[in-house]
Amino acid sequence: MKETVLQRAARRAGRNGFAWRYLLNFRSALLFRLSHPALRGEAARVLAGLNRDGVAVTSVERLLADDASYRELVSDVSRMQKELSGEPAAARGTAGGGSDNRKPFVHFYLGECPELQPDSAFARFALQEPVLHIANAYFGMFTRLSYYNVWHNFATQAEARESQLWHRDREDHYILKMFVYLSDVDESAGPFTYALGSHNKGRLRREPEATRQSGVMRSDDAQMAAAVPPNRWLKAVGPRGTIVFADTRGYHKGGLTRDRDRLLFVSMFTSQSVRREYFRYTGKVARPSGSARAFALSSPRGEGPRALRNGRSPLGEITGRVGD
Ligand SMILES: O=C(O)CCC(=O)C(=O)O
Repeated sequence: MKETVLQRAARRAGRNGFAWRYLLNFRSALLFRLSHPALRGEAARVLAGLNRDGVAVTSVERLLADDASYRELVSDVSRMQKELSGEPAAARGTAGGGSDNRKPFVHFYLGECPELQPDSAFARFALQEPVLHIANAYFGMFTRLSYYNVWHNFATQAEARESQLWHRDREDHYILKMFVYLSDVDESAGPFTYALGSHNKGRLRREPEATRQSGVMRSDDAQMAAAVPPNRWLKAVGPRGTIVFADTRGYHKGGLTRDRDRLLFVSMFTSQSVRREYFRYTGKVARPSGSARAFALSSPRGEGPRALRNGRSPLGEITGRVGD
């Protein structure tokens, strides 16, 4: 069927983010515009890197005024490791295999669909000032904290699969993830890797050849190198305490750990228009004061801005999982 002029205009508006910002996220974008803090120092550097490249690497030491929230995060994760006792070890046994689309090479400490607990060390780390300010400034609107978890990647000699291959996430027009390394990550420990400028704000437009795997188009290194030369790939290696911010709408991959396991804390920010729930919401979340935290903790189906009524994303049906 021939596309009408109006349909074509709407499609173009959606692609360049206009409809996403001014129709689907109007309220959070407007309120943010009326009042938002200016970023300074390391937070401003991270934001500039994100805008330009789609990815920026920093550290607890450089970004956070004090490391109390990081120490608390580390201590909670160690406590969980003790409580989980044999669980990660049992999961390691299946790290290499299985043809189903579950990621056998990762153990999710908080389960596949964690409960949002605003008072937990996880939520507090993700919502502390420089982090939330970076997320909101990158989007130009008040974002939602859509997910957090602790991922333990097992060393495996199996072939790269799923998120270990190049892919784009599809949840939203921008998708900001923060990865906080809780173990040292060198080349052999599956560093998060990003094709610079492949985000929606970026200039890179060439798409690599790809094959569909568990519903997502994925490319191997040779296919990606033909579209984006390896000198435009950022391999985020670094010691524990390294923080990687990335807009995962851009091409990325990671977690192919060969010699040693990788442990990280991940959180994800999306716009308010994403209706899919990556958290379990118990309904006990007290409405916080302050627009930034209120928006960040809003549930996709609860009170707060609702631009979508039919449970679908403006970008198409969402079938993925976090960290596809
Ligand atoms: O594990 C990684 O480093 C990559 C994760 C990923 O693909 C994602 O979060 O979308």
